[in-house]
Amino acid sequence: HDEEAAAKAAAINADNGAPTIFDKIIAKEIPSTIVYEDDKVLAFKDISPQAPVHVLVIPKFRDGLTQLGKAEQRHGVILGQLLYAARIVAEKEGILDGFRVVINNGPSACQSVYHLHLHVLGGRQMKWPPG
Ligand code: D5M
Repeated sequence: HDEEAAAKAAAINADNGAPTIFDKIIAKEIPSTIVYEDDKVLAFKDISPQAPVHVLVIPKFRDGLTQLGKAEQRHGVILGQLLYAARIVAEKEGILDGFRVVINNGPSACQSVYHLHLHVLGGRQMKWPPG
């Protein structure tokens, strides 16, 4: 249950509103392979890819969105922008005909970074149900 313990520890960290590694990626203090960027959204390759294409799409300003479960009505615009950016990423990566968008919310979904992010996955046959 190491994975579960780590996920729960990360969740406690999130409740403190602590910065995450994604702040450093946004600030370009640590390197990432950027796939798409605009003034509101950043998309970059996942460091631990689970498919030939695995890109994370994040808001540049977390604004309380540590996880989808914390979303409020005022977040509607950025949530839409993130989903549309996922589509742009899929097109750029050549997987528009078949891709998956995933949001892990909370410890039981194995969320590990408490800055909202969409996973865009593709480039192989995806299975259902996911693990
Ligand atoms: O997904 C968090 C994801 O964040 C996980 O797939 C690894 C990825 N990650 C963590 N650190 C980095 C860096 N530095 N670059 C790129 N990707 C990273 P979750 O849904 O929270 O489990």
